[in-house]
Amino acid sequence: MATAGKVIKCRAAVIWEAGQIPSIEEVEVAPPRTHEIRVKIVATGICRTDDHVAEGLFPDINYPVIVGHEAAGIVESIGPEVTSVKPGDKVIPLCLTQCGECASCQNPKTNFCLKSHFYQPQNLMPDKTTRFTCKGKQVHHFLWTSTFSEYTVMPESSIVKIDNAAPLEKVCLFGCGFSTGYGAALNSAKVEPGSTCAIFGLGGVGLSVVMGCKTAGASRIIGIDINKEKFAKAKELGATECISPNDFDKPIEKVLVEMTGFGVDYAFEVIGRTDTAVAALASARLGSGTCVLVGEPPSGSQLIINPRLILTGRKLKGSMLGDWKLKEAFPKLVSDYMNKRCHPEALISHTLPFEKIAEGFELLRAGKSIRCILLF
Ligand code: CND
Ligand code: ZN
Ligand code: ZN
Repeated sequence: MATAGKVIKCRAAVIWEAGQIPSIEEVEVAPPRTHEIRVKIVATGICRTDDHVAEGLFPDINYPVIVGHEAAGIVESIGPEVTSVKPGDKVIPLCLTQCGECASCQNPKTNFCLKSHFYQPQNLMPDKTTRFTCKGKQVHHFLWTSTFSEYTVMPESSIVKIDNAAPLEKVCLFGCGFSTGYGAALNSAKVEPGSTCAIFGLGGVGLSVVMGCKTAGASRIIGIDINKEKFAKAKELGATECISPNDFDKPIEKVLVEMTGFGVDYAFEVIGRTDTAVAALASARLGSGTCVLVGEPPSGSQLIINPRLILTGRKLKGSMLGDWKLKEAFPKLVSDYMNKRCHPEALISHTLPFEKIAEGFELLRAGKSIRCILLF
C-alpha cells in the first residue's frame, strides 16, 4: 500500500489523564518495526475494561493512552520478519498474545503466554517504545492492541488472520467480550449438561457466559444483576431465571443456596467487584461447586474469603480471555459464527461512528448498552 513505511496521520481516541473520557484527536502512527504489523481498524467494541482505564481504576497505567482491545481490521503493512499475515488480510487483535514458543504456549493447560504485556511494561511495545504521538507528545499503548485508533501497530504475536469473508463489524466481538464469557463457561468451568449455573453481571461478557452455559447444556441458568433492564436479553440468550439482589432482604448467596438446595454447580463473577466475587464463591455448591472469576476488580483490591468455603470442597479459579489460546481459537470461532453455531452479534445493542466514542462510553456507564460497536 502507498502508506507502507510512512508515518500515518489518522483519528484516534486519546485518554489524556485518569478520570477523562477519550477525546478524538489526530495522531501520528509510526510504521511497524521488526515482527510488528500495522492494522487499519474497521470495527471496535467498547468493553468495561477500557472504561476502567478511563475511570483511573488501574493506577499502573501510563497516560496519555489509547485503549480499545475488542476489534477487527485489515493489515495495512508489515514490518521485517513478519510471516503470518500480509497486507489486505482480515485480522483480529489478540489482547493476550500467543507467541507459540514459550513454556505456556507449549502447555495445553494455559493460555497465559509468557511473552505478553502482563510481564512487560504494559503501556509500551515489546521494544519499550511507542508508535503513537499526538501534539508532540508520546502516547501509550494498551494491551498491545490500542484499537481506538484508525491505524494501530501490534506485535505479530498479538494478531491472527481470519476468513476474508467474515463481516468485521460482527466478528470484532470475538476480540474480547464474546470469547471471554463463552470460554469461561466452556473452557474454564467446563460446564456439564444438566448442571446449574449462576452468572453475576449480565453485561456483554456475562451474557456470553450465559450463551456458553446454554451451549454446554446447563439445565438451570440464573442471571443476577441490579439492572433489571438486562433481564429480557439474558432470557432470550438462555437464562432460565433472573434475579436482582435488591429484591431480597438477605444476601444473594443465601437466596441462591435456597433456590438450589446446596448451591449452584458453577458460579461466575462477571462484574469486577470483590463483594460479588465472595458472594459468587459462597453460592457455589457445598462439596463440588466451582466459582470462576471473570470480572476485573480495580488493581490493588483484596479478596477476603472464609477459607472454610474452600475447605468444604468449593473451587475458586480465574479466567482470562476465556482460557482460549487465542491464535488457535479465533479463526475457529469465526468459522463457527459463519456456520451459525455461535452468536457474538447478539451482544450488539448500539452501533456508532467512531467520532461518537464519548457517547458510547456514556451509554455503557448508564447501563443502557451491552456492546456498542464503533465503525471507522
Ligand atoms: P458491563 O459493565 O457491561 O456489565 C457488568 C454488569 O454488572 C452490568 O449489567 C451491571 O448492571 C452489573 N452490576 C454492577 N454492579 C452489580 C452488583 N453489585 N450486583 C449485580 N450486578 C451488578 O461489563 P462487561 O460485561 O463489559 O465486563 C464485565 C467484567 O469483565 C468487567 O469487570 C471487565 O473489566 C471484565 C473483563 C474481563 C476479561 C477477562 O479476560 N477476564 C475481559 N474483558 C473484560
Ligand atoms: Zn507464548
Ligand atoms: Zn475486554
